[in-house]
Amino acid sequence: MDVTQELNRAVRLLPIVGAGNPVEPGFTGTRIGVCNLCEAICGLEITLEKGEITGIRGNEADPLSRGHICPKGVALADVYNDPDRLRHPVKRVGEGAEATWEEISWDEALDTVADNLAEAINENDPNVLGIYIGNPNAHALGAMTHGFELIKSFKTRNKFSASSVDQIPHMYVGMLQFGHQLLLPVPDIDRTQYLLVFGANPMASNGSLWTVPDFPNRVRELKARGGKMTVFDPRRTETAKVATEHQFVRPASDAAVLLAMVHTLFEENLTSPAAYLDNIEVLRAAIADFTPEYAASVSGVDAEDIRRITREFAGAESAAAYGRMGLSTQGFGSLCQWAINLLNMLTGNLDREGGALFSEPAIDVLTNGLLGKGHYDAWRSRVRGAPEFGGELPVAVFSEEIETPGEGQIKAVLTIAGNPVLSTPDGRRLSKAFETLDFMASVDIYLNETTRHANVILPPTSHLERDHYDLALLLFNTRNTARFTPGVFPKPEGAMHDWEIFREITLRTNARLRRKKPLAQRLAERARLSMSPAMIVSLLLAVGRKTTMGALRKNPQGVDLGPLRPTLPGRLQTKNKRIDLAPAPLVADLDRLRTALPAPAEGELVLIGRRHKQDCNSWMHNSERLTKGKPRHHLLMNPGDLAARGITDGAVVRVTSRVGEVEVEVTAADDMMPGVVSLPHGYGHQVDGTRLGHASTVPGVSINDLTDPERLDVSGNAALSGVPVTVEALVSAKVPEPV
Ligand SMILES: Nc1nc2c(c(=O)[nH]1)N[C@H]1C(S)=C(S)[C@@H](COP(=O)(O)OP(=O)(O)OC[C@H]3O[C@@H](n4cnc5c(=O)[nH]c(N)nc54)[C@H](O)[C@@H]3O)O[C@H]1N2
Ligand SMILES: Nc1nc2c(c(=O)[nH]1)N[C@H]1C(S)=C(S)[C@@H](COP(=O)(O)OP(=O)(O)OC[C@H]3O[C@@H](n4cnc5c(=O)[nH]c(N)nc54)[C@H](O)[C@@H]3O)O[C@H]1N2
Ligand code: SF4
Ligand SMILES: [Mo]
Repeated sequence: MDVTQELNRAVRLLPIVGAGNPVEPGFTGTRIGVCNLCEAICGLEITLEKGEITGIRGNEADPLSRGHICPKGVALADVYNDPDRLRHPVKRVGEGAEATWEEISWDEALDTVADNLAEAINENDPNVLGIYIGNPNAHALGAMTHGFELIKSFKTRNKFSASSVDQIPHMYVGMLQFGHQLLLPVPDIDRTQYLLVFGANPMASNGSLWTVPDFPNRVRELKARGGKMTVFDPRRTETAKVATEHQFVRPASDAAVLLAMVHTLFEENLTSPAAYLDNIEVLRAAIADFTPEYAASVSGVDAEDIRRITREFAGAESAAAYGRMGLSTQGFGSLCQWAINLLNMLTGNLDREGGALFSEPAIDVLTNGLLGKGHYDAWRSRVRGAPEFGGELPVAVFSEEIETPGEGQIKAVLTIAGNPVLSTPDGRRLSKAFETLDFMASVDIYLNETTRHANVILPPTSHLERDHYDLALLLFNTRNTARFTPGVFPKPEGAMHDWEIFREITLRTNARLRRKKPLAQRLAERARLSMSPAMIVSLLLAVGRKTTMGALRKNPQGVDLGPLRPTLPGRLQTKNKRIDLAPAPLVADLDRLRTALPAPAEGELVLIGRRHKQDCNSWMHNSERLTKGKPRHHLLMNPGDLAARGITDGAVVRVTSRVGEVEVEVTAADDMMPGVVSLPHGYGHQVDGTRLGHASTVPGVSINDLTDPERLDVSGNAALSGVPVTVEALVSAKVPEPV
């Protein structure tokens, strides 16, 4: 008998703990579910007939998502039913194209992982192990409650995650200004009169570091009450199209534009700073040379537009500035996020209703000790000397840490819910590096471009089979709400939940380590790992005292804890409860901006990424529901840039950067700023000419075969945007029929 399992089963029956209430086989009726594919965490209503899903709708009773759903939410049914999804552990037999996959038992899989990880660590040191933590971990309760315990237990410095191709600049600036890496303000969209958006496309992404389901209707409401939304983006995106104003901005030049806005606030006496802001004069002096005229010369935005938009922002009854991926994943990501904060702070819009506010989640992982405040440059990567952030190294150094011999070289890799071969810069090189490892294991529900290198793949239960409470994303909620969603389907016979896999890998590896941890530590670890996620959520809710598991069980649609409210200076996590407007590391980085901001050259092209509503990072490209319709993998290019190169719309082109080249169809798009081309990320499902995935999978090409691991922000985040490329025609498209 598995004591832990029995204990958890018994405790789940108590009303205080989140109970599962999975459907019985053959169930007909509806169940409340949740979609945790993206940060919007929409509430769902799932209809079943004889145990089969017949419909998935948005749950209108949900106080946060209000009935919103996107095509991916409906496609959760495809993931659940997908014959390609792994349901048993598999081991690889053979190499490369000849490899075949054999089903093995959980015991064999877990012991193989533990044997090999322990052996690598016993013979070297913990840094021999490289870990990649992929995006879906942020969306899985079990990863939050148990995955981080597993990762911590290995004590390797070679820890990487999707965060360093995503959001480290936000976290770095949050730490420097608000005192915690995840204390990040979000726009109060439901009450604001002016939303200023830089480098984000929530109409397609549904919001990020900003939990804002039903963005389309919230913007409609904003405009209906006379509010404005201005968008700065090198592509006229879906969000730009519903905005009241769109400005093209040259990729990676935003820091100059944003600082020129701050400059304008000073120059025109538009500031109204709160009493808890320090160093305003230091700031004023530091950015004195970032004039609108300078910004115009590097960004392509007119100086008078910069001044006018700044005045509109400062003069609005309430306003919120927000910048996301397009700002973070560029060479000056941290400067950009700093300047976004400055706009909110200097105009008195930080911590004001209708401005940018901090949420107050029912489980506050910032203050209950679960999540550290963050640190920077406490150590550096072995080969390049890149700084860590919050205990992680930039994933852009992953390949070189595997390739370069010497003490501390990575020889074994564990990936958890990630596909870094498609998601990180120069993925092709990482793929080659994986081939040289002594051992690799992946916790993943699919065989993909990354996991195909693993010796063993361990697939957990899928989204509709497990309990969910969002420990991470409710931190960035646009309204204070809480919701616990029990798994809709029972755990299938012979399957394991992610948290059970994490527990087993940790305990079995620990048992094999030569250098034993102290007994007390091992017992504490075992105790923590043996509580189910639902049990942990119940306890944390009790600590937070805002609601209880009992209340959440009675209200599976979620409970409303009210709109955002001012919380400063109390919620600040800085020691003195004040905000430094001019943190020294950011002021120091201004010099790099002054000298390194690329002056646009004649005929130059730079590459940016894009997201589509029906894409989900690097996976779900085998859902026919999502892949049908117009192809989405094309390169988009301004018609003038095509004409200048004699390339016809629809031609196959070769795109070349410093690190690689890809061949892909091009589509002429007026929506692209001249001089800028765009490819979506997450495609490239093709290995040595063989399509990976389902027959309907559109292979496309990977943008990360072009992005450059040498290009980093000061925070260590990869600069994926603004990569210099050339584009040339390979084959002309169909010649137009003569008239
Ligand atoms: N050029 C460029 N590169 C980018 C981006 C970009 O905009 N441009 N975006 C970046 C961003 S923001 C991110 S977050 C990363 C994302 O990149 P990754 O971290 O690689 O994440 P995904 O691409 O979502 O891959 C998710 C993997 O997890 C598996 N999976 C899905 N659900 C689960 C689950 O519940 N459990 C487990 N164990 N596995 C699961 C899927 O099968 C898939 O293999 O990509 C980054 N890369
Ligand atoms: N449908 C869908 N939704 C998703 C995802 C998905 O893959 N598909 N992924 C999820 C994840 S992991 C994340 S992190 C979020 C990301 O959420 P968002 O940041 O909203 O998503 P992106 O579409 O990457 O938006 C970035 C925008 O920045 C623009 N941009 C690029 N370079 C620059 C620049 O230098 N300056 C400026 N001003 N703009 C620039 C791009 O044109 C793009 O419109 O989306 C999440 N939601
Ligand atoms: S917006 Fe779509 S993918 Fe995101 S949580 Fe909602 S239904 Fe899921
Ligand atoms: Mo992301």
